[in-house]
Amino acid sequence: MCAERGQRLRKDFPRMAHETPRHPSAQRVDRVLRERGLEDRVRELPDSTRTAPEAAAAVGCDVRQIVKSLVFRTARSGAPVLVLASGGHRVDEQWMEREVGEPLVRADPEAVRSLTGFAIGGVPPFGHPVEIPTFIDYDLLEFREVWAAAGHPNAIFHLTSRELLGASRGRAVPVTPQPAPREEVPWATFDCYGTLVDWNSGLHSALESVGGPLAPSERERFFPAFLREEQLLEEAEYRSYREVLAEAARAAAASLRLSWSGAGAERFADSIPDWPIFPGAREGLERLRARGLRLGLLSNMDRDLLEATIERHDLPIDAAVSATDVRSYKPLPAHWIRFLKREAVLPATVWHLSSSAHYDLEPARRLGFRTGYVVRAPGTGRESSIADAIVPDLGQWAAKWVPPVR
Ligand code: 5CA
Repeated sequence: MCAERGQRLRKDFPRMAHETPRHPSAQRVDRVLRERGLEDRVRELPDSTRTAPEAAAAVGCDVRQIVKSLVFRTARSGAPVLVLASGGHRVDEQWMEREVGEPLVRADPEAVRSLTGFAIGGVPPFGHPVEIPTFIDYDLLEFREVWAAAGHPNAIFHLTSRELLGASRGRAVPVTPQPAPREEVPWATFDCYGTLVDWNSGLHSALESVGGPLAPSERERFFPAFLREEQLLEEAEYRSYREVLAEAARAAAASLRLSWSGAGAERFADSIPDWPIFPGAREGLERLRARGLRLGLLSNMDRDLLEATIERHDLPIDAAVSATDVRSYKPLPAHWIRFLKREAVLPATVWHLSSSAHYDLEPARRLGFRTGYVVRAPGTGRESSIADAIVPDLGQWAAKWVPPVR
């Protein structure tokens, strides 16, 4: 089944008359979720959700979107390990040695209960009496939304892949054997718009070309309002960036009561490849490439517009992941996971560079990338504390960048 069908999830099950789930173990999970800000996520179903295929059938999603919470022990030291595996996967216990340092063996049902507080068939991915070192299957993290057991074989809850990463504090890994890295080539991946392309200037020119000149105060208020609307739209069900851009521009103009009616917003996206790039950005990329780095773009743009931007500015790019490719938007983890799988590289060998804490630096760091804060528009103040490096100028950073020792 294709991911597109799987993404359309049924959340409109027969709703409960009372606010909390009926079953005591589902109530426990509901409380854990609320403590983490995940409200109203648990669904108790008439059908069994004991196995991943049953759970997928009951909620109408792709079986790969079901989180299997599997308890193991390390083969030699016997330490507990939790693997959050995608519904279709069988965890390769030998392969996991590469990630864990020892092969894994399945824990028995009594151990599962005492370690997690729940019986097999209902084990949730987090919220156990003692936190268990956790690994999350790459393939779960390519979906916008996933479902996991909520304490009981008939109870299940939904959360985004970003929420799963944050709440479980797990490390993202492949749980089945992967092709060996093709070559030991270091990479730098970049956010594009806002980091390489001067997004703010481009958007205002596009706006003024259809809506006429804006007063300075309108200009100042439009961009933050646009960014708020854009974020809300991207957190909802996937739609193309063209549509997000038009809708966010219209909503921002309406909320600020600008004289512009929103007419022509659907044409904004056509001008994106012509939006200016920051001075020195291309030269910086060329210097990084000359120093032996491969360069990737991980962008929330539609694929055709991203390709047109790369071509128009003649950017020296080796790989690109667009929102069209993964059908979701950063800060969800799918862009990074798709890149790691496609290029067969480990996150610790990749620098991710961006001007945004929310869209890039936080998720990239969470996934184990090294992060560089590219200083552009005034930030939120969080960027410098999240990032491993501060990059005021790409060219200078390229000159300082030290190739890894082989
Ligand atoms: N409610 C569903 C989907 S959310 C669920 O909990 N699925 S699960 O995969 O996380 O949990 C069931 C898993 O427990 C199965 O994958 C199965 O391999 C494992 N399991 C079943 N019986 C045993 C057992 N006796 N010992 C160890 N693991 C077991």
